[in-house]
Amino acid sequence: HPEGQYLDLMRHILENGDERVDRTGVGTRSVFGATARFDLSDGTAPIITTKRVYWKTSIKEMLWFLKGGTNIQDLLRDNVRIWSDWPLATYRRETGEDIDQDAFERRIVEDDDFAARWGELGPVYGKQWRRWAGPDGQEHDQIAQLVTTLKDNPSSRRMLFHAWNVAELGEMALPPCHMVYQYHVTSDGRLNCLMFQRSVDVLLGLPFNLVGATALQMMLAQQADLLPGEFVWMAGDAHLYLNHLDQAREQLTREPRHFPKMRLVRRPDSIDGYRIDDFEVEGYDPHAAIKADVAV
Ligand code: UFP
Repeated sequence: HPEGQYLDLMRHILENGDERVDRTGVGTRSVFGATARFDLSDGTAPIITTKRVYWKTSIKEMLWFLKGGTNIQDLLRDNVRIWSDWPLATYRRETGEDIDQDAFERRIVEDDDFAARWGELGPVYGKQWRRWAGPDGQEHDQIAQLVTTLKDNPSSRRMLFHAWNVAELGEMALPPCHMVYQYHVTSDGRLNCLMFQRSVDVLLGLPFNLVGATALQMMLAQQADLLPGEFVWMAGDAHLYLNHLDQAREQLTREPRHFPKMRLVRRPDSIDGYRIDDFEVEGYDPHAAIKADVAV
């Protein structure tokens, strides 16, 4: 079962990971260099089944990146709360106010000035993907360029986009994790993707990252009149936080089930036209959700 790759990585980290202190202070077990391959050609999507994955949240986040979004207000209006921890921590630190997450999020949604001041994540993914600023001030839309090349020059070896904009790292709430995506078109019209992630929280982050990258690959394939091929995932520092070890052990007791199918029910005119309702997942029958805290 292809999910075995995920479970094997988890087991390998549990058993052999280097235990160390990390940026968050929580501590991790970590291995360096990991890879997995998923065949999407029959419509199968790598949505982990050994716990419930909230795949719509992940696709909503991907659509937000694609729109060029960098403020959590758009996400919160879409009921996505996964980026709130970082601005919330900044707000608490800078104001000394012990506001709870619900109240903070409500203010972001209701108050545009407050959102502009406290909801902005800096030049994260969306900015770099759609509006990478060159030294002359000109903005580069890496996604639009990629779609053009996929259509016009599919044998190119230069079909990639990158979020690791060195000059702007210091202004980002979190430097990019899934930082480069490269594409490859086979002679029979299949779109392959290789995504490199410098750092991955294997319990909480990875299931999400797999869904996001898969959704993007499906959208790009559709726009370029290709079929999805293989998704190759690679990571640098692959880790389990020390407060996730019990959850990982629990997950490893579970038998993976069939991966579901994911398909697009509509073909928008451009890569900018997708909505969450365009994605349909069929046959997803996961084990129960597993609760864990995200390290900020
Ligand atoms: N992380 C992920 N996937 C993501 C994302 C973050 O796993 O898409 F944005 C995790 C990896 C790491 C932390 O545990 O968030 C980022 O911390 P650092 O920048 O120190 O690597």
